[in-house]
Amino acid sequence: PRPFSARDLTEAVERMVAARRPERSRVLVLDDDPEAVRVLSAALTSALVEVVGIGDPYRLVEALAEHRPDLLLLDVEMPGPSGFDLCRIVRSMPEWREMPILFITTHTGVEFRVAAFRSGADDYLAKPVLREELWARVQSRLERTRLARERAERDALTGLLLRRPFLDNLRARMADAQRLSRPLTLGFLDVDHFKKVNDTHGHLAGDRVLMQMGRLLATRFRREDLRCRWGGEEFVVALLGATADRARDILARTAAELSRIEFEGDKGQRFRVTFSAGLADMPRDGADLETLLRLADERLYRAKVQGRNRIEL
Ligand code: GH3
Ligand code: MG
Ligand code: MG
Ligand code: MG
Ligand code: MG
Repeated sequence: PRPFSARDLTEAVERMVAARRPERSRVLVLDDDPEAVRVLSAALTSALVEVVGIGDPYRLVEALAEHRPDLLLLDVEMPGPSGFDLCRIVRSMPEWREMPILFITTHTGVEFRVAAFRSGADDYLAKPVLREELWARVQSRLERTRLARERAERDALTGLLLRRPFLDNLRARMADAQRLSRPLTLGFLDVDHFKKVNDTHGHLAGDRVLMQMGRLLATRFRREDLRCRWGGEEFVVALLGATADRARDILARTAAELSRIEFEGDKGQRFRVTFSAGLADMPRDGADLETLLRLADERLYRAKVQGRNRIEL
């Protein structure tokens, strides 16, 4: 058999990085009864869920800041502040207004239920908690939170990442690339004469161009590459494992594909669009994010000056 090479190892690590699962969700449990904390933790802890348990109600605010949970399981009957009081306090903090809060309680009468929802809780579970029910309720809340968060990271028109989440993601991918000595190309794309598209064919036709750009960028390249609507008719992509040379070929194919698409204007006119792009890569241009963005932007400007519908690197 072929000896196991450094290259094999690098590739294995790369596959692991690419397949990296979304972060585990974190559930914070507050119950003054340590046995309850233990049972709840055991029922929820899994590959996808991590549980942090605390017993002191006065530590709740501090624990939120420290552990940044995705969901809170809250006991109602505790010495000191009640679960209701705590729930109201948590809801008064802007940062935690949307986190799911579930009460765990021995009381489930109508007065309790009304008080629970009035204090800002999303749901409650009766003690003793049924394992399957706890699991199901928590999972469905976590899934909804995850989807809402994902949506908040994306631009509504194109479905591409917004600038902030894109940059957060990019920083992590650049660190991976550097660790693995792999290239990474950053590309600044800008639709040519887009103001004229809007003026001539209408704003809605302009929007359709942007949506098409979003579709093209989302479906071309590798799945793990990053695409961002930077703003207006500007997009930034990060091609992992590609030098600028290679990225130019890939983007040239995308440009050719776009140029074949016929758009329809507001009076039925047919028209086509092109884009210009500027590329910067690591390691050639360094490994600093701000530098790569600046160089890609400068090269985009050069592509514009030199007549548009071209890619500069
Ligand atoms: P250049 O080739 O130099 O890039 O020229 P340009 O006309 O594309 O560039 P300019 O920056 O002058 O115009 C960009 C236009 O994009 C102006 C703005 O109204 C339009 N725009 C920005 N966001 C949207 C949007 O969401 N929808 C539509 N339809 N237009 C948008
Ligand atoms: Mg209690
Ligand atoms: Mg522009
Ligand atoms: Mg411009
Ligand atoms: Mg433009």
